[in-house]
Amino acid sequence: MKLSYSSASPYVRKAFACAIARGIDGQVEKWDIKTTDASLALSNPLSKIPTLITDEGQTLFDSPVICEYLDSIGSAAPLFPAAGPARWAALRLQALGDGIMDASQPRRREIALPQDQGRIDYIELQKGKVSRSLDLLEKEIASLGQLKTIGDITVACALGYLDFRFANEPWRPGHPKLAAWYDEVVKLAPMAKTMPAG
Ligand SMILES: N[C@@H](CCC(=O)N[C@@H](CS)C(=O)NCC(=O)O)C(=O)O
Repeated sequence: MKLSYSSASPYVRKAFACAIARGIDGQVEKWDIKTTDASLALSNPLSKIPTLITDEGQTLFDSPVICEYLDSIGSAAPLFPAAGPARWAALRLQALGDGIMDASQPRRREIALPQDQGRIDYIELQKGKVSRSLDLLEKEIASLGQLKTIGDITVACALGYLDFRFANEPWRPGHPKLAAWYDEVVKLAPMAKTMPAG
């Protein structure tokens, strides 16, 4: 299978981290393609990464779908728990992690633009989403484990992205338990082997 690669994208990192956690990263070919390449739009009309092409030629997007597909391959313990409260807890954490990325990643495009009031308000709105999500994660720290579920992996990738792109807006102050959790899980293979660059 082929998975679009970018060392800077937190969503791509999440997908590769899942493949590593599942022990199937050797089956995943890195597909070097940019979101602006016309050929990406032929596979994914949204022209976003990650996009995955399976060995059967099926094209899958976005990261929650790709990660669930990766979870259907191989024999390691599942990252998506079976139906029941544990599954909802993992999916909820995934949504929180994805939401932090969704509120942060598009801001990269805003940085270069003139800071009129509308843009300043928009950035404050996005910062509020991240800040409230971090507060919730700090409060619910007991729900985070050692990258055993899609929720753990997504939250770790989201925090890694904040470190990578928004180091000037440090998230650790006020979130000591979350910081301690992250500093441990970032050493595990799915995170350590996918450190962002660029
Ligand atoms: N919800 C998507 C978000 C993916 C996404 O926004 N990826 C960014 C790269 S980090 C992208 O492709 N941006 C290009 C665009 O939005 O046109 C997922 O979870 O995969």
